Amino acid sequence: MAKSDVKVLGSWPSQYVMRARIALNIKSVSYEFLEEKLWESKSELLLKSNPVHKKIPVLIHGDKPICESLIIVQYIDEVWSSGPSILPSDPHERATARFWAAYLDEKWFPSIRSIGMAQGEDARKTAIAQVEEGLVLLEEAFGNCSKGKPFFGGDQIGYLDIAFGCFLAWLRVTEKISGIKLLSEANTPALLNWADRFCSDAAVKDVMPDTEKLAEFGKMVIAKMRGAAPPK
Ligand SMILES: N[C@@H](CCC(=O)N[C@@H](CS)C(=O)NCC(=O)O)C(=O)O
Repeated sequence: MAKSDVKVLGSWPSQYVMRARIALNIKSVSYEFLEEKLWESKSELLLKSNPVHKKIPVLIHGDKPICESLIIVQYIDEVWSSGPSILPSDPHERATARFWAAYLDEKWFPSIRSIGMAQGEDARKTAIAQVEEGLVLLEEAFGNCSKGKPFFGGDQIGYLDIAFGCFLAWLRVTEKISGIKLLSEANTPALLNWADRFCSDAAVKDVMPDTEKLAEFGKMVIAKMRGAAPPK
């Protein structure tokens, strides 16, 4: 497939956009990356391609848009099925991976956001405790899913690695800005090692944002969110 037949509407700091890019890299699919400047205005192509949520990422395959990062990852796995598998082939393992991915999006990552947005020490401590509790659960899930192998997906990066790993840059930024350690040898040794392996994987390293650069962006986002909402 020619590069121009696959496009990703995205933005470099977006954890969700990273999911689509990692999945395409795993399948060795070339694509055109169209950078959206969400804080300025959304492109006509984005508004047309994702009229319901108006969010990135959007994968455009030929002339067909696919929205929502985890749906995009599953689509990529199904369309380029001759490449390495992303979702587990076993139905129970697949259901388990989807369960944890939903937990990450609906519960765990919102707590990370709350650390940055917290007004007051009590709110901050509550959010940190929620993130830490979640990491203990995820440490156990890693043991169960990986069965002693390097990734949630086994020998190579799979669906849950992508779903969780895309949050690592923001986790590191949160650690840096808040002066706390969320992944540690004492509490989450397996996840600590997994995080290093994930970030240095060939499919990931070029799309994982630099912590310093993302921290600067994060400070700007927090300031804007406390002031005004981004343009629709
Ligand atoms: N559930 C969506 C979330 C996507 C999302 O929140 N994208 C953000 C960028 S990280 C966005 O487009 N924000 C613009 C807006 O909220 O208007 C997914 O997984 O794709």
